[in-house]
Amino acid sequence: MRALITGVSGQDGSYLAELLLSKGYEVFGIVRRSSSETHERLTHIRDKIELIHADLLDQVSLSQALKRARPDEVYNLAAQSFVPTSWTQPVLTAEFTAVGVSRMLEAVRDVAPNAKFYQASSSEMFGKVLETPQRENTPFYPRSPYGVAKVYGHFITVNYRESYNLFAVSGILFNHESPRRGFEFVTRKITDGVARIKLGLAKELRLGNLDAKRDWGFAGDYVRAMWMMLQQPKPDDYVIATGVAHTVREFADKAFQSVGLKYQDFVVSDPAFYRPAEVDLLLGDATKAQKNLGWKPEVSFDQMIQIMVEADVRRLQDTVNRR
Ligand code: G4F
Repeated sequence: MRALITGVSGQDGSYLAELLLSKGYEVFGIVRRSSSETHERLTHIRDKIELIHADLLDQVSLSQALKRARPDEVYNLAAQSFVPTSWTQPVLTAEFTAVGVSRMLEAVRDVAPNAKFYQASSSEMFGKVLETPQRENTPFYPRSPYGVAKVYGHFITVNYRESYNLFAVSGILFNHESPRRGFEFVTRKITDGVARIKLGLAKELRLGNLDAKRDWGFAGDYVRAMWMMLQQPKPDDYVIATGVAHTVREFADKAFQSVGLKYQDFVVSDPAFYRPAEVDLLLGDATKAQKNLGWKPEVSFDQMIQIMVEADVRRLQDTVNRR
């Protein structure tokens, strides 16, 4: 089996590449050319996958990538994925996160119409939620240019399935985290901050809205669900979530506690990190995925925090020791 992953250098892309390699796939990944190509998350598997230069903004490059990879499965994980940036760069976000999906689907339809297609949809589509918990048929009410772009990506995937009979699925994934999460997202910002404070490298941690609630799972569990969706006899859409929500405050509380500190002594709520429109609560119901895919999360909320804090302490300790 051959798979092509867009966004392979990101958190999910790297976990998915590992999973597919372990299943004996030939893995191809799309990366954008840059003058400083590091792909840190891929270092350990760099010689086992083939990277192809292409861009979601460049239709021809996507077709060329598909011709090179000749994939049985295509995972579209690439996007402008940081919600706050979508207010400062709304048009670029739409180009990558919305129209980029159309470009990818057009390339698949043209070059590899028998390939199965996975679209990385997001719980941000539920936004100002119209029901709780959120399921596959809960109406969307996105609250950011990013959320709006993801709604486009979701429906264009459904539309290509219905218009052209493509095996195209949309995975509506709730927040999922790991030691490979980018530092700008709140969970990693917290675990990195906790490690810095513990090692005496920082004195405080400035966050935004501590009362926002999210349904946080472990990224490694979530990429397994992506693969499972493409092994089904029929294409369909699935919510992937743990079914438990916590506040940012609770996340910070547990993370600081795990190194014997109190978050109240270090966390400052700074209006600079508040959003123009907030998503107050996301809580998913993954019953359909549990029933049809046999999927369930394996890493708990507490375990995930522990893993992330330990990894950040280790990483920063190594840096300090090398000085
Ligand atoms: O970690 P976040 O930036 O993730 P967010 O906005 O929920 O989006 C993530 O999950 C989505 C799935 O639902 C993905 F589609 C998306 O690509 C991304 O991976 O923020 C989580 C919450 C927000 O309510 C935010 O207001 O944390 C709150 N928060 C509080 N202080 C903060 C901070 N968020 C960030 N990034 N930084 C803060 O200092």
